Amino acid sequence: MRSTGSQYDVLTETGERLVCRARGKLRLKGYKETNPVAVGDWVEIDKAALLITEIHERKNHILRKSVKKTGHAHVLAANIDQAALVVTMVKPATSTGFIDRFLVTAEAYDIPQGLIFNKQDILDEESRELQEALILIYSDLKIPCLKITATTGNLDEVHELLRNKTTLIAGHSGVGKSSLLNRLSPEINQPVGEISEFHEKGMHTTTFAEMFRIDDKTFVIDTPGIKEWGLVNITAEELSDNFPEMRALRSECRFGYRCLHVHEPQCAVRDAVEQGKISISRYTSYLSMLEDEDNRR
Ligand SMILES: Nc1nc2c(ncn2[C@@H]2O[C@H](COP(=O)(O)OP(=O)(O)O)[C@@H](O)[C@H]2O)c(=O)[nH]1
Ligand SMILES: [Mg+2]
Ligand SMILES: [Zn+2]
Repeated sequence: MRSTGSQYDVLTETGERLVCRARGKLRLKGYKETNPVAVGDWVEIDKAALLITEIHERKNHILRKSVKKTGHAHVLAANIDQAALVVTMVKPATSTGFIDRFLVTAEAYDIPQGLIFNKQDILDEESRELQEALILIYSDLKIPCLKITATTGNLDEVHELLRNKTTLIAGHSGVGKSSLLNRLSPEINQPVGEISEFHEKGMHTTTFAEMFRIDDKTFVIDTPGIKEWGLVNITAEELSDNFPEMRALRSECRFGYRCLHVHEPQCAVRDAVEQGKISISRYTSYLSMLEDEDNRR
């Protein structure tokens, strides 16, 4: 459920919460990450010794850069069924570039995505129009888009989205992640408001992911203060495969799998953008991510 460096909170099948350490050489085969056990892992424990003795194979996992060692990776969370991004149009404004980066990263990990548009209570007309335009784009991509007011509104749709799944919740600081989690279960009691997060940053506190139980089969993973939540190396050629609407057209490009959909002749993706079948905002995000990839190389 939670890791504090050398100790791990383990929730047992009978609902007990135990603080355990990891057995000396515990490491899942094929992993070289700095932390052996991650939030979301299924583990075997020696209850008397309060030791984690074995980690089960992971269905999937998300990496982030290690805070301690540069160039190393850290498993942020494992065994995730879906990832939901909390988005706000105002206070703070979430950019389409940020949304698309989140979606592309989840797509690269093969994790289904959802968008939760929060702070419906303070939208003015202009930001509501922008929000509806975004919801059109993302609903078209079969991504569930929920509209909520985390502090006071009805959260039935959120419960429905989360039911019987383990969901990683991400979003800019201040969008209302903690406010939302607190209302999903009386067991969750997270600090709300920017001040505590500013404080954390000032103290250089390392923040880890933490998993919370909503019911026996429903879990959420909060990722406080984590900006680069997924670490993936996607090559320029692979990037558009993580934009489902572009992936669907790739075989129609004259240069097929070599087409970057930028300057190439007879490009089905660029044609689709011109015809309004692919949104300009998604294509713009694509170009911007492609440029970053170029700079990285
Ligand atoms: N008006 C309004 N404020 C909200 C809503 N959800 C959260 N907030 C406020 O936004 C601020 C940041 O919320 P918090 O839950 O700490 O965001 P986090 O950083 O994503 O965990 C707090 O002052 C909350 O009271 C909402 O739906 N409407
Ligand atoms: Mg928070
Ligand atoms: Zn193309």
